[in-house]
Amino acid sequence: MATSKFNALFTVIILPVAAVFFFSWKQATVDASHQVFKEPERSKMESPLSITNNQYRPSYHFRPPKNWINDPNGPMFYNGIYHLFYQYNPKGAVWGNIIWAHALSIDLVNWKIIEPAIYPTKSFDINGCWSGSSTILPGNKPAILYTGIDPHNRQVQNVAFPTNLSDPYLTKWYKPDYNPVMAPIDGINASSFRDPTTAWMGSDGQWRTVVGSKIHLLGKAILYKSKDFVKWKRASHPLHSVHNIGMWECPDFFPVLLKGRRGLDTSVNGAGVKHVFKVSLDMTRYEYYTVGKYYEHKDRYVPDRTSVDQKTGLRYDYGNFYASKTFYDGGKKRRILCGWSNESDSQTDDIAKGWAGIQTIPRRLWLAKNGRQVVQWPVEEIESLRGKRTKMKGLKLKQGSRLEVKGVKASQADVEVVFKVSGLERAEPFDHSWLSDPEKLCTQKRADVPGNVGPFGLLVLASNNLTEYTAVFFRVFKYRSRYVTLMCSDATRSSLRPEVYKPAFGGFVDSQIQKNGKISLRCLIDHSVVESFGENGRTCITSRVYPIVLSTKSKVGLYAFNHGLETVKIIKLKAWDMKNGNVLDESSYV
Ligand SMILES: *[C@@H]1O[C@H](CO)[C@@H](O)[C@H](O)[C@H]1NC(C)=O
Ligand SMILES: *[C@@H]1O[C@H](CO)[C@@H](O)[C@H](O)[C@H]1NC(C)=O
Ligand SMILES: *[C@@H]1O[C@H](CO)[C@@H](O)[C@H](O)[C@H]1NC(C)=O
Ligand SMILES: *[C@H]1O[C@@H](CO)[C@H](O)[C@@H](O)[C@@H]1NC(C)=O
Repeated sequence: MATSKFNALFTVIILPVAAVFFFSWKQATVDASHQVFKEPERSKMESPLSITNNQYRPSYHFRPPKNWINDPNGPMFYNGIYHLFYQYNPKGAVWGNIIWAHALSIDLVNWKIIEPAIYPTKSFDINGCWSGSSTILPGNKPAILYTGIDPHNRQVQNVAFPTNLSDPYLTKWYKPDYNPVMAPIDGINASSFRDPTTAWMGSDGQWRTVVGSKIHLLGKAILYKSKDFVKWKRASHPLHSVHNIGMWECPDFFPVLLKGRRGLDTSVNGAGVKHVFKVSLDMTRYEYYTVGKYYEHKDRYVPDRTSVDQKTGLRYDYGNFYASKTFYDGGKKRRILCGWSNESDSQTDDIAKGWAGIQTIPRRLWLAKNGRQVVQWPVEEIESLRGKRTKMKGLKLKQGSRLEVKGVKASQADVEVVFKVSGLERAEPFDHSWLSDPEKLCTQKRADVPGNVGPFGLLVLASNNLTEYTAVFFRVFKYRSRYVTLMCSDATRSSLRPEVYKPAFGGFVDSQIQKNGKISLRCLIDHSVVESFGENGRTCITSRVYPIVLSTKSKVGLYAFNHGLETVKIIKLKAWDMKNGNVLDESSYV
């Protein structure tokens, strides 16, 4: 990889030069039939504020310059450049007219959007270019597998390749005429057949990929194999399937090392390796994963007995996070997770804002030491945006106390805090039935409901008079001789605007609190985004919030709080102002 490529890209990223490209996809899509969005009736209740002045627009998360985005597609690291494709509606801030937009980065922080990579041109994708993945083939040749919507609105799988491998940006992609390479035949539901994964190669030299599907309520990961990436043959049974769960969207299947944080290329298998299988469940609009073993010779994935393979199972993120996808970054030898976070405001608001949807901060992902779950942490590159820092340590939070974190721009910050609790033995008893629904528990036991050990944590995006705040906090319960730690990201008080979606998200944390009383929390706050990492990334929750205070001149507050009987100590707290991450649009499409 030539440094000149880096420099060239970097120059384009840091210089606000709007190079104007002309390209012709627009004509090509004009006649296609799409799911066209109809302008909804204006809501009768007008918002008490103007939402067009971008107060909710994130400044360091990947966000579209305008219009709707959803799933990350085919992320990859290729010859020194990160490529992020994503589902995009070039015509508005609501879902529809879906194509693959294309952004480039050398640091996962600053992005340059170039022209769209894949858009309807052929019969096999004339009604839409939906999600898919990239695979790097032998000879360092990238390939994309994606779902096309054909003239009969059937979902089919297609392949696409870069037109010019010497172009460092891989700007143009072609779709061979032999597409589709996988069709919904032999009992596959043509309306439930989509989102092919990154392919992996087995020891027999054959490529494999899975496509998400369902029959009635049976969720399925249909397995295909190919010697040449051109002719794909369906295996006799799915890689994995689960009853009573419905459509599996955006499956992801990849190896992780039993020990250490190093990532693995998707084709690696063998001793010291486990596999992670993730699906996005259309039924709940949340994602679930299991850790297990991949038996290549049997073409089967079997989750470990410690992994719950149902809607009560593990999630990467217990909040607004969906359609995620990982990729292997061969540069830094790590596996990176990208995910979409949708808006929680109304469609009317989205139209007024002119944009909808963001990508969460890319997260490094590895298997926890206990082998039962994954751990996620924002990529280290994001720390390059940290500016002015404020620090606190050794402070005590008595019951009902609140401590302001001063000297930081609270609407755009990165906060890391370690708490220490005492008096664990006085934790409230835990009812076993609560295990299946942490979100419900967070709804009942909110930040303002006093407890014994907790609730304690952070109040973010708070108004001066505390009529608005988002509470990210922990609460510890006692169950027999053990402790159960609940983490909540409670948006119920996040905004005085009645029309926005304000759930109290929650997940349990496999914490070390029993050993030393300590628990950590990191929050990435970015206007309408609150992305939180409990216990060093063991439990993650993303909330989207729309406080009115962001549209006023008054100060936005950040506080540490404790509403539990037992005193909580802040071992250390660091908070940084965050600079903007650039998303430059050089695609010039309308
Ligand atoms: C391929 O890309 C290289 C590098 O950008 C460029 O110099 C060359 O002209 C391109 N070839 C074609 C056929 O477009
Ligand atoms: C096929 O998928 C569509 C779309 O989800 C669904 O409405 C239909 O019931 C499915 N048919 C079967 C047999 O599962
Ligand atoms: C509290 O502050 C918000 C905005 O910061 C304002 O809209 C609201 O009217 C205030 N409420 C009270 C009771 O002062
Ligand atoms: C995001 O928006 C909220 C509020 O409208 C919905 O309840 C969620 O289902 C939706 N999430 C996804 C993944 O679409």
